[in-house]
Amino acid sequence: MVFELFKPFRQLFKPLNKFLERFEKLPEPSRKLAEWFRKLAQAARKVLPKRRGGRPGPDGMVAGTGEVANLVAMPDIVLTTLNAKFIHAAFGLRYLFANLGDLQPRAVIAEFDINQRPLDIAEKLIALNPKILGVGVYIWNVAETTEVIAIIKRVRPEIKIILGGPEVSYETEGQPIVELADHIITGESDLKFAEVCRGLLSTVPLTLTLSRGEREQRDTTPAKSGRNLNPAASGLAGDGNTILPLPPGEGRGEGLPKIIAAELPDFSRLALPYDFYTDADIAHRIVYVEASRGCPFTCEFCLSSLDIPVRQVPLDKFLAAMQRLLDRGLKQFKFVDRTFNLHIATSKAILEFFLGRHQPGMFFHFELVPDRLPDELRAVIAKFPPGSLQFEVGIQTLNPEVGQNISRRQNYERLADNFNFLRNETAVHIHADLIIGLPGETLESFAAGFDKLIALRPQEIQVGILKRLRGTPISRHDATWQMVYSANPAYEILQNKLLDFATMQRLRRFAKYWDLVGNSGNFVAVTPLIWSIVAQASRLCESEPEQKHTGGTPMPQPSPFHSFLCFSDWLYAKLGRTDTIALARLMELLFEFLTQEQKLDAKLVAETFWQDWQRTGRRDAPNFLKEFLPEENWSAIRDRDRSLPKRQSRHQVA
Ligand code: B12
Ligand code: SF4
Repeated sequence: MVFELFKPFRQLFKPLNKFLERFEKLPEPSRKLAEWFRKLAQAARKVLPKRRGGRPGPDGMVAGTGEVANLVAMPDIVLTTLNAKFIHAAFGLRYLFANLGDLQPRAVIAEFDINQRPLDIAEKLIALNPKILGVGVYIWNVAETTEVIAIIKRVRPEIKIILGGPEVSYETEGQPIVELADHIITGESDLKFAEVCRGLLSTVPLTLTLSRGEREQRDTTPAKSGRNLNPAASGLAGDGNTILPLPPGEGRGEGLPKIIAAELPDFSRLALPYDFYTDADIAHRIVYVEASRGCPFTCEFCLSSLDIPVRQVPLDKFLAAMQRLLDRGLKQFKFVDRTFNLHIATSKAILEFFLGRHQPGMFFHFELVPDRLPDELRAVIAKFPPGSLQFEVGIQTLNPEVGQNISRRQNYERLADNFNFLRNETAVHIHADLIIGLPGETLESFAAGFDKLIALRPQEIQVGILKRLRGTPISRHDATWQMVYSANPAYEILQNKLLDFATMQRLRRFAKYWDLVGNSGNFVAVTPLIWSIVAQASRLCESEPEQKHTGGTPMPQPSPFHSFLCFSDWLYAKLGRTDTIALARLMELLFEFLTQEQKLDAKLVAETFWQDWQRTGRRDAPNFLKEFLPEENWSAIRDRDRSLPKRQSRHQVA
């Protein structure tokens, strides 16, 4: 409501900013006036309340929730989830919606995000008055979703709650959200959700396919009504599954077991969900697509390692759907395939398809295994224009023993060769992943892996903290490696045999600060100064006693990991926090560290900061830099490519 009052003012910002940009090209004193206006606008933006979720509200019927895929006055089925942020569209829900068949006109999708209040979300869902509420549950939303479901079950206990998603597909026993729900469909529910809804809504007898385990569970569990269903009434299908006749009775679902396992759907039977991305999704949100499901690898920390075969979406059908998205103006495609470079011919065909239709501002994200990039794939990758391809490359560890512990195979020579190719012969943006806390990884072996990876020059290194995801086999190491995880989502590791709690906390901060400095693209030229030889010689840092300058003996090669850890400890001692640090403050502190702690030449450091500042397309030099720069440079500007995602464009070397 408050947001609505200020809406007209907020809407003024865009044209005002555009006007100011033009105004700035005028000579003094008009520029001064423009600057004054800009400051006023900035201050106002801070004071005015923001809409939760941070984006324009939808025109659909569920205010403030993202889009509703289908306008139905009183839907029988509402599909919902809480996304990690507004910008992430719920892809899984769209698959379920696309495959509802004759039930589709009776259903809507209502999306929220975890920054919204559970009470408000519950209110909006209850107002839709559904008979069935299907809820996608993931690690990032399980806590908030539990609150939402608890409220709904108290206010409207007759609404049937069906849960699904990775967080409730494994280790369901004892989960509070599972206790609250009526049914849980585990696994890929693209078809099963419709089947279950049909059973719940039908007024005539229907059947439901049950696996042997589910049949046994059902036959030994008395139904809520107090009567046992007659097992003899079930017919056995050829594959050992049971075809279960469901009693009619709209909304009762008496014949259904609580936990229902979805059979792996056959892609040739699935309707693709891409037409259910709305125009608003295409304009404002991350649109996910997938050309395959499943992963053949067995990394024990990862849910995708479970025994799920890889299946491809029929290529022609997939490309036709991509063409429709292109025609509707989509420019950024985020592939969620676990291993995009598995079937080389398919990967190549998809890349060629997009290359042939490339327009400025297009951006494609793929997840790859690092040691598999044959020549035919290399050739097409090399043709993509700068900034248009991003590869997320899981490395996780460069310690072969740790790799073995977690059943992850990796060929380091091929990996290094592929990185060299990507950095030297293509314009691909590489986002590489490492994990802290794996069984067998010491501080030193992680440091060595980090340093090796720095030498391979990916633009970003995501330093992740190990999580114990429900259903993953990493738990087999709990006793041997004394793995202690948080009991709350995201179940991050707190300590293990080799890294105590205090060290893990230091590393957690390292990861956060590294993201702000090393990955952000704001300090591409400055970051390596942190581990420059000169800095090593002039600094005593507790985190790297073995690297202290020892007079006559030659200096060891600086370690990027240890140097950054030193900065991280110093920064935390200054700030006492790892979040909500304004960029200007971070810059000043980094400058202080490099010049006062590391004793680097202030003019050299200032010039390096200035390079980064300009490359990221920013205007007037920050005050603390001005005394080291010639005055004519103070407001020079090189523009960055604003059609690409911000972070990636900042990494582009001008
Ligand atoms: C996109 C994505 C994200 C997005 C968020 C998306 C969003 N909507 O908000 C971002 C990038 C933010 C993200 C972050 C993380 N993610 Co993530 N992410 C994914 C990813 C790549 C794609 C999800 C997807 O669309 N899949 C395709 C669809 C078709 O599958 P699906 O979503 O699983 O849906 C199917 C079933 O689950 C089920 N289903 C889904 N909803 C419903 C609803 C009902 C009613 C029913 C019956 C069934 C059902 O049926 C669907 C169709 O088959 C998956 C990996 C993957 N490829 O799936 C990981 C994945 C979901 N993420 C995972 C993890 C661990 C994380 C992180 C913790 C990783 C980290 N950085 O440390 C963070 C957490 C963020 C946080 N804030 O805490 C795990 C899930 C663990 C869990 N138990 O939920 C996955 C599976 C990766 C993995 N292999 O381990 N992630
Ligand atoms: S980490 Fe990557 S390669 Fe390993 S199982 Fe998961 S998706 Fe597959």
